[in-house]
Amino acid sequence: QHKFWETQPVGQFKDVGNSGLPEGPIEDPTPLSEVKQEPYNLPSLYEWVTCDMDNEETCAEVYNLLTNNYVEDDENMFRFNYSKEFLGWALRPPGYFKSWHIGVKVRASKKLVAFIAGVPARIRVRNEVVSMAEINFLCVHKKLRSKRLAPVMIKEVTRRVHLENIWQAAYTAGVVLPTPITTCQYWHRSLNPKKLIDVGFSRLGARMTMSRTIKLYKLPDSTVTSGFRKMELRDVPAVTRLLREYLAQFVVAPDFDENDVEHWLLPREDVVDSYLVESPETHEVTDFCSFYALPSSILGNQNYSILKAAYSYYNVSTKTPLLRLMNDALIVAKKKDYDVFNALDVMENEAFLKELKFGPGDGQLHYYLYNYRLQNAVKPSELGLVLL
Ligand code: MYA
Ligand code: JJ1
Repeated sequence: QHKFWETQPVGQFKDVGNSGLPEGPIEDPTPLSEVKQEPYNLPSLYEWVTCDMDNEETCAEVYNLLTNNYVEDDENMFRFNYSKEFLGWALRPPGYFKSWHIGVKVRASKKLVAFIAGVPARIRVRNEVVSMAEINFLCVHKKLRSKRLAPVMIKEVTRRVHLENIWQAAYTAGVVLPTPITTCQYWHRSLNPKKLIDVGFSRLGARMTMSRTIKLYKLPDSTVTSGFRKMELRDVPAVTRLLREYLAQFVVAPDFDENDVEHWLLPREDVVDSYLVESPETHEVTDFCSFYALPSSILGNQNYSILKAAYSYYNVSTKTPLLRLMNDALIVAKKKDYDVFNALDVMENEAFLKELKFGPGDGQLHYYLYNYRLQNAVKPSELGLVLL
C-alpha cells in the first residue's frame, strides 16, 4: 500500500492503538560517520542542486516551480502562490542550513523540476524539547509525477538533516500517510464574498441574495480594542514571554526564543503580520494575534487571477477575549484587502470560528512527526503548531 512509507521510521497503520510501544524516538541516532556521505542516486537525466535562497535568480526559479506545480484544491480551481519574499522568509529562519534547500534539475537544460526544503526548529512534544527539521515545499513538476521521485527527495533531505545531527522532523500534508498525529479542518471567513462567489471559492447560501451575503460579512472600518496596534521590534521580549507561557499548554508546540519570535512574528509587508494589545494603563502586552499572507492563483477565471488569503498563525489572549481579538484581526485583514481569512481548528480556534462566521472548507490538513512515536493521536485543540 505504502511501499516507501512502510520502510520509514514513522508510526505505521498496523501499530495504531498498540499501547505497548513507548513514546519517543523510533530509531536511535547513528554516529555521524555512519551517515551516507554521498547523495542518493537520481535517474541519470537529473541532478541534485542546493538552492541558494539569498540569490534572487535561484529564488525566482523555486518560485516559478511552485507557482506552476504546487498544492491545488481537490477540484484544481486554486493553486498556492507563495511569494518570493515569503519563500525567503520561510526558508531562512535563525540557524537555517542552505544544504536543506534541495532542488532537482534536468542535467541537459538545467531546468528546476523538483524541490524540497527543511528548516530547523525546536519542537516540544509533551515535556521534551526535540531538535527537528520542519519539512515543506515538496514539489515535483506535473510532467514528472508518479515516477517515484518524491521518495528519493525525502531520503535525500533526511540524509542532509542527519548530517547536522538532527533525527526528527515535523511536516503537514493534505494527503493521508502513515500516520497522522492529528487531522485538522480548514475554516474560511469571507471578507470579500462577492469575489469569492464569482471565482467559485464559495457559493451563495440557500435563501441568500448577494446583497444579504455582503451585509452578513460586513466588518467595521477600524479595530475595536483600545491599545490594539502593530507589533514592533521593541515588543519582541514581551511577545516571547506571552507566547511561551501560552504555548506551554499544548501537547505539540514550538519552543520559541526571542530570535525565533523576531524572525517568525515581526511584521513583514505582505508576508506576516502581527498585532498586540498594550494595556493603556500598565503598558503591559496582554494579547497577541498574527496571520501570514498566502495568495492562491485562480485557475481559469476570466476576471480574477489571484485570491488574497490571510492564514491565522499564533494568537494569545489573556485580557481581551479571543473572540474580540480575532474580530480585530479580521478587521485589519479586510482593510489590507484580503479576500478571505483562513484558520485551522488548532489551539483554541474552535472558540471563535463559528461565532465569527467562519465556515468549514473542503480541505483537511494532516500533521506528522518523523522518527517520533506519540502514544495516542492528539486532538487538533491540543496542537500548538502552525506550519507555513
Ligand atoms: S506537503 C505538500 C506536498 N506537495 C504537493 O502536494 C504539491 C503537488 N504535488 C506534487 O508535487 C507531487 O504529487 C508530490 C509527490 C511531490 C507531492 N508527503 O514521486 P511519487 C508519497 C510525503 O511517485 P508524486 C509537504 O511539502 C506517496 O505516498 N509523501 O509521487 C510536506 C508515495 O509513497 P508510498 C508523499 O505524486 C512534505 C510516494 O510519495 C506526499 O510524483 C513532507 C510517491 O512518490 C507528501 N505530500 O510526487 C515529506 N505525496 O508508496 C516527508 C506523496 O509509500 C518528510 N507522497 O505511499 C519526512 C521527514 C524527512 C526529514 C527527516 C529528518 C530526520
Ligand atoms: O481552500 C480550500 N477550499 C475552499 C475552496 C474550494 C474550491 C473547490 N474545491 C473552500 N471554500 C469554501 C469556503 C466557504 C466560505 C463561506 C463559509 C463556508 C465555506 O472550502 C481548501 C481548504 O478548505 N484548500 C485546499 O484544498 C488546498 C489544499 C489543502 C491541503 C494543504 C496541504 C499543505 C501542504 C503542506 O505544507
